[in-house]
Amino acid sequence: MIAWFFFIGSTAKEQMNILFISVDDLKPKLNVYGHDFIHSPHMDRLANTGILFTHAYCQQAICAPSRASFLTGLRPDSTRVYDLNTDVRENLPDVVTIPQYFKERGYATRGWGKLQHYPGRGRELDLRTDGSNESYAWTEGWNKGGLKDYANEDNILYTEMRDRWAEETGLTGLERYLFTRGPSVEISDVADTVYADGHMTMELITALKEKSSSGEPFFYAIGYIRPHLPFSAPRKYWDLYDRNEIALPGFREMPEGAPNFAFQDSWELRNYPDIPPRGEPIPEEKQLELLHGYYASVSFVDAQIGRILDVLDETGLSENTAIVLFGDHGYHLGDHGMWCKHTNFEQANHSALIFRHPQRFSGTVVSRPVELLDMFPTLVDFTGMDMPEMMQGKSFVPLMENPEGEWKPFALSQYPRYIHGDPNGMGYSIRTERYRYTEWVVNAEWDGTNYSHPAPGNEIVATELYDYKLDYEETRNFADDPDYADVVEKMQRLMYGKAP
Ligand SMILES: [Ca+2]
Repeated sequence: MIAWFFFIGSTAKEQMNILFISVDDLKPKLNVYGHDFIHSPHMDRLANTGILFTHAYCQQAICAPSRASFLTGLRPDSTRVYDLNTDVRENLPDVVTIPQYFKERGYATRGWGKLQHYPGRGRELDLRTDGSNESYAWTEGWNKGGLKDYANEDNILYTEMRDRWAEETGLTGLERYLFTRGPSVEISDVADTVYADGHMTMELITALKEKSSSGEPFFYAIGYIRPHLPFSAPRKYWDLYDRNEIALPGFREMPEGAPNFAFQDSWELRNYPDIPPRGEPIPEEKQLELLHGYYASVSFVDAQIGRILDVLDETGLSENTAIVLFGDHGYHLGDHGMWCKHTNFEQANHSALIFRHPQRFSGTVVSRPVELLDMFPTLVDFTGMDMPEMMQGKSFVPLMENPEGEWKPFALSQYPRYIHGDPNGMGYSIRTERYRYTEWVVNAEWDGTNYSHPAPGNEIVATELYDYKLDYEETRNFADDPDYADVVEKMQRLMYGKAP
């Protein structure tokens, strides 16, 4: 690491730029991850010239807690952000976020779109709330891109009508957001730039061209809104797929032997008026339409990323710009009969993650379990600057240098649940290269850095074990299977920090 610092410091004409690309709800269902039917040529290109992480996991499978975690490099038990309404600065007023870190070191910083979660539209992690309007993070501002989810006139009229009602009834924040949902999908005949994702890309490209001649180091961040619901995309991206060739997941049941509270009833999807209410099945035809819409949305975002990569090449910025592209968590696409995220299962936590260093590691594939909170220390390591004191993640650089070398044994995710009358129930889930072991506890104790279980008062109410080598679809919980007793014991030792 020291040697690399001097290498950069002595040969690079300028400090390394960083382009930070967040793609909302993007799971690793891309062509480069082996899903041949997905049209993702540009993200594939980025991965093939960069580092592809095949086992990257979020720290909590929902937007705001995941974002609060990776933007600060801290676990949810340290940020204490477990829901969509808590601002991390309520709990940690002086916490440093990734863009803030680079701003404080002389970078020009600018953001577009969904970076920190903003359902309340008033809670803005990186804008001061004391009235001074001085940004914590952005020297050149943050265009949040708005939440314009529809381009078709009837959908716009419908959502505007709902929004007027919401205003009259005094709904705010997340409630208002959910109340004003239109259809879950939209096929439109508009240019990409009519949607926020296309428009923001155009602005980012203009800014990159300007920066290419200034020589000033920059940290630019763009947060794509798709493939989050609603699956709105121009028709040409829908036309990349033949719905007759799209199949539902093979296994759409709960795993045998898993506790009921491990599941959710697709509540997020249920807010869209074309989806049956909670408790009712979603017709298979509708599920196929949703799959089609998710894939079209992925390809829509992929096309935007292609435009950015082209401009980086044309301007020469590729030679001195590191890129990270990731999904803020995984996604249930009908597997286990579930949609969206909000669980400790594999599909909700498994994220897409691609890095590209401008000079090194081209074509590297890393299959070790890594965590999204490792992104912050990795970007710091790339630039050779001082590592912040409070980092709970680890830089990927040693792993990129030697994908088989020493590394942490698991990725940790967690999800809160109301369990047996305890509103503070928590499921902790560790993923090794082969297994996932989950403990559901009440009265959970956590020391903020290492899982300190068993802590006084902690009570385990259920455990789960999945074996992805033999059962990738999680059809069965093996935690109580005598044949897996040794595995459970080993996973517990790992989780409690008692064995490597
Ligand atoms: Ca998300």
